[in-house]
Amino acid sequence: MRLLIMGPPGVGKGTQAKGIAEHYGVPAISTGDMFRAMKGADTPLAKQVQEIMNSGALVPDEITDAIVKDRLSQPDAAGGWLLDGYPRALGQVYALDAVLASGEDAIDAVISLTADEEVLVARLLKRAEIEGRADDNAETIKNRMKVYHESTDPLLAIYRDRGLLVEVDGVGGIEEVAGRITAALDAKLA
Ligand code: B4P
Repeated sequence: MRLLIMGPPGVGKGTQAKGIAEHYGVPAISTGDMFRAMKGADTPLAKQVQEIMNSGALVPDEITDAIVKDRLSQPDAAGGWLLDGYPRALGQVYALDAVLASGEDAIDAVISLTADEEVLVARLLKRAEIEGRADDNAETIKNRMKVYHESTDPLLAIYRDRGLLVEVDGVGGIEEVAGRITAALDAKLA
């Protein structure tokens, strides 16, 4: 099973990715988590990534594409994966296409989670109180939303045209949304 989960910041990608991945027995691969794992490393790349994330901008494609390509080549990803937060820019769509074209892999479905911006902002501000993530402040959230609308939202049309998109309402309890995703995927993949 090869899946993507897409949607605006705070819609529940990371939250839902773990459960879906477990359900299908594949690793959940989050570019956001991979970048956060660099935090504190005393290298120019780690510092660059940290600064970009704190501003709400996207990490450059050449860095992101390279870490995803490397991660997908690891043995635990051979039988499938769920990509959380990638692709997020047009160049990343084509980079992923190129990685998949070099093997026999293909994407089975693309989950698009949706929610109104006021719900998203409220969730991220709540997470700021609990986890203190550096990019969960009002100013950075505003920029993350702008970047999402400019760079990532247009990608959904590409996957819709390819017949892969599964749209799911992300508003509701975590279990409720998880149930909707599983039902929508079951219907799509039947
Ligand atoms: P991410 O880590 O992907 O951050 P995110 O978009 O906010 O999503 P996340 O998965 O963390 O949150 P979720 O919606 O699950 O990216 C962070 C940064 O990394 C980006 O801004 C960028 O700089 C960089 N980056 C990542 N990928 C990149 C790429 N491909 N290219 C370039 N740069 C990249 O949840 C948010 C909150 O809502 C949580 O607190 C959760 O508990 C809560 N929540 C979830 N579902 C809920 C529900 N149903 N009800 C109530 N609360 C809910």
